[in-house]
Amino acid sequence: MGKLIRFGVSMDNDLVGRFDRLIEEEGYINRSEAIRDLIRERLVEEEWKEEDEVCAGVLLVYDHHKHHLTEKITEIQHHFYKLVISTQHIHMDHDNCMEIISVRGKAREIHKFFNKLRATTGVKQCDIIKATVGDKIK
Ligand code: NI
Repeated sequence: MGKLIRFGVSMDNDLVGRFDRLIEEEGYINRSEAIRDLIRERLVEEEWKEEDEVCAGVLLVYDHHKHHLTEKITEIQHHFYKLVISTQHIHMDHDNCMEIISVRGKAREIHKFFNKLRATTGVKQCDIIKATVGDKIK
């Protein structure tokens, strides 16, 4: 970690009160850690707007009985094989499968991959958690 810097922030009393109540509910023990997390979240958002290398978890829920759906999902992952780090497949019940796909690469490519999966007919849910590779965020 780099040198720690203290800084003062002027803010409306009601706004600080609302923020303090919120972070207490979320389990923060102090304001500093909550503010650090807000800043980190904002910086991750910026990484996703730029041409940086980023990573993500893509979650899919689908019925594997649907016509050729499993094959289509596998085909998309093979098409984007340079992004895909790992795939975890969970048989949720007799019909439903969940896949958690870890990816790493350019944000633009990950968006293309995600959109392709989401637009596949028969996919019940497709979600993404955008993450940082961590090298720029302390
Ligand atoms: Ni399955």
